[in-house]
Amino acid sequence: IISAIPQPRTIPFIGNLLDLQDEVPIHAIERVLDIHGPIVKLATPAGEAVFVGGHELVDQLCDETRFCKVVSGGLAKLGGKDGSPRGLFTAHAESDPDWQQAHRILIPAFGPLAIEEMFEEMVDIASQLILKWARQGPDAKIMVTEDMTRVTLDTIALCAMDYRFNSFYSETPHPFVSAMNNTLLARSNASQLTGMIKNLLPSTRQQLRLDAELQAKTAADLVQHRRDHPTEKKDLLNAMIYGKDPKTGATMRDGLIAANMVTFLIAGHETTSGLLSFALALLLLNPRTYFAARKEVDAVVGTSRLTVAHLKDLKYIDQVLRETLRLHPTVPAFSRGVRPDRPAEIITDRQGRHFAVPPGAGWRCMVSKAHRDPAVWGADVNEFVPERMSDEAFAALPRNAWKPFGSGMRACIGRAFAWQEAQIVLALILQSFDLKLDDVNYQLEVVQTLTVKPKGLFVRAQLREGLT
Ligand code: MNH
Repeated sequence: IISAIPQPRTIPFIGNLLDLQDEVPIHAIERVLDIHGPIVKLATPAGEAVFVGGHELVDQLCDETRFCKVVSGGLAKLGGKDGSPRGLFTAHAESDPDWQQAHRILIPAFGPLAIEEMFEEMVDIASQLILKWARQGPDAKIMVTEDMTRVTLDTIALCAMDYRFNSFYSETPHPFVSAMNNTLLARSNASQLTGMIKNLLPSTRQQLRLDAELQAKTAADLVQHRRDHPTEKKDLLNAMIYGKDPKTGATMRDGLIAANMVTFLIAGHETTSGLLSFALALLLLNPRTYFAARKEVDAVVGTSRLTVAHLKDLKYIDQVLRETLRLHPTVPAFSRGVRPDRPAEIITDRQGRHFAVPPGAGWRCMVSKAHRDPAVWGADVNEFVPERMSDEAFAALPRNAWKPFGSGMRACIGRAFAWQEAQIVLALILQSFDLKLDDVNYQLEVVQTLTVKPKGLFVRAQLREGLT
């Protein structure tokens, strides 16, 4: 027998819209899951959606033989008009020839060797952050998320296409960045009444169109500029311009290259920026872990210059990053549905209830909830405990228990890139400064655009003894 999916009481015309109202949209869904169990259905005027928060259900939906990524809702809109080329993130299906071509050409460009070669450029940008904080001195109140966004945006632009946004040298963000943030915010607010109404206004729609055009044009100009001024640099742009698909021998067309450039700029900076901001917040809120991480950096790197060889010995930093993404996965959800060639599939919860996933549906795996499933993580599930993420413990986790980078064929292609960048930035900050929370009573709250970040996180940074 198939069970009906639990659903909070609906109201005529608006369905469960009121259940979805929260300044932080994912919190609304997490609350409903707290009340109704590991799976819920919510109806809005835009249609019905199913949310899954129990690890056992997420695990089954991650089975690649039965299920795959489904692009729907905000993600589908983010990909632009139908018919225009789509980047890897928003491509509809693995069967899409554009996705396959870009995937095959880009996999080696994001591979371990290629990422190692980006080490010096990553250090270049991270050093700009260190220099800024050092110059500002210990009395400056630092807005962490803003500076982390500067680092990650400048890093992806430099490593991907040899372009310098120089965010540390300007107060206002580059127009591309404002346009991108507007777009993400509009998509994220689409579940909120105020956002829905706002998104319907002609002025908003007009602005969103202009923002999309500006992003597409910036990317197209960058591709054209590279074609006019070729370089030998091994960056992602050259990989896309000159790389041949190993299967077909074909190269990527300019429109597809530009779409992927926009994808990298968006997917490649907000997420890592959030990771770094949460990591600093959690370290500072848990001084024991802060000093453990710093002790490791002192032992491995000391006062010498950070090199790529140091990174593999920064074990505790790895644990900190893993545990940060467990508690605050910066991409808090991903969608899965039955493979196109298959009939409805059944998944079963811990109580033995069976649920049918109909063909065509995209069920949202709430990673932020599954990562706090006490059945997997134990009673201290809400605590920041990097020790539970040692290499041995990490390897022994139940299948699909830690999913901040998505799943299967459509999992994050930039994982190694993000990891190396985060290791570098954290290690350099810990090596260089004594950090303090500006507000000793700071409580970690989150803000959400499409990704999540800590709210109102300010720190002060004093250069460590011997480093002035
Ligand atoms: Mn990333 C896909 C999380 C850093 C480029 N990324 C995904 C998915 C998640 C994700 C989750 C799968 C989404 C889905 O199933 O719908 N990504 C992250 C996180 C970080 C991150 C948490 C940092 C921390 N990602 C990066 C970086 C880049 C990048 C850095 C690029 C430089 N990510 C991508 C691309 C995809 C993706 C491209 C789409 C891959 C595909 O579908 O083929």
